[in-house]
Amino acid sequence: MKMTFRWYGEGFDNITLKQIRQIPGCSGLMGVLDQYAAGEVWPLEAIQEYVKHVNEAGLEVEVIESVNVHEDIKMGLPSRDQYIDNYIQTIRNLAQCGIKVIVYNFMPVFDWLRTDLAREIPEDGSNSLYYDDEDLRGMTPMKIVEETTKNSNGFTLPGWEPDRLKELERVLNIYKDIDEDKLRENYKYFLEKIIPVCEEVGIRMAVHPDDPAWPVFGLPRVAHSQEDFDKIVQMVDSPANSLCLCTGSLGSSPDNNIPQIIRHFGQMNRIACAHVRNVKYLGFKKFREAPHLSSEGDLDLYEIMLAFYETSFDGYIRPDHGRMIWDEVGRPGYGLYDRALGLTYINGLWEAIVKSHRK
Ligand code: DNO
Repeated sequence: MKMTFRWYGEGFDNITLKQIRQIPGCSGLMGVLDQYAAGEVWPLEAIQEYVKHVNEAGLEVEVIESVNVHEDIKMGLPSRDQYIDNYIQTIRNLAQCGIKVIVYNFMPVFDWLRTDLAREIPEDGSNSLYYDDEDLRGMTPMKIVEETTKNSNGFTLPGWEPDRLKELERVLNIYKDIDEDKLRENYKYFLEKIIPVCEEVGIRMAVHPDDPAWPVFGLPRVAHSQEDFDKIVQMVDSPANSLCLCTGSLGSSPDNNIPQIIRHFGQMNRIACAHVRNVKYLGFKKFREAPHLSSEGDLDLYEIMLAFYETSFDGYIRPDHGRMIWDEVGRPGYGLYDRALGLTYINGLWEAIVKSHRK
């Protein structure tokens, strides 16, 4: 298992590589090149420069997140082939720079979505990401986009790139004719084209679950349960067609048994990387993000790490969204302090599990 940390890149993150290098037990990053819109080819030279810069700070970068899939691919429009060719070129360029895993998602229009990016936790005065489905029902898609953009402390959140948002209304209209089966068909088409290339160049694709783990605004969503992922891994039967097991996204629904899902896909060797965090349920389709510690939320992080251990997980892992604590101002969900605490806690659980299993 390799412990990593998400970083958005110089100019796109308030956290420095030096700070990340000083977190004990962190070998490198899950990186992203935030400047490229979905559908664009990520140029080889830019990736080379990025990797070199990270390596010079004493960190590895073998996982890249948010290589976003163009909406035309998800909608199955005739223009998709050009965008798939571009995606393939990006895969080749990333592989040439030593990248082993690409994290992406197949959520229509929206990436992860919250109704409040800084909900105060009354008990301790910190704040965290918060979601209430009832609040969302009172909002239009345009409204949630505006609110999210306004409250992101000047950063662009993944999936909320201004270029994509201009298209919002047109795209929402097209989705009216796309149900889950159609979306799956388009997904399969995409995987059938890209997975052979991944196999050739040694990349594993890791699909990130829908977050939250249910459809929003009536849009189809096909990646938020064990059954959904069973269908996805069968679309193209290859270890290059894998999951990014995000405990908090799947765990937003109490219907998902996370240790069981880890065991199921771990035994099949279909988990390429993991995002590990906790959630606190506040009601039906209503939750906030909690500190990583098991006792602070509704997921049992010990059982989660044990499931990874018992299925010989050998991929990349990182703490996920944290609260904003100690008056930090940064990207919502992506401050330094609470995520560093989470990382250290996960490493502690892992050491205890490994040592207690020694014969
Ligand atoms: C959320 C992240 C996601 C993830 C993308 C992958 O916090 O985990 O933005 O990287 O969904 O495309």
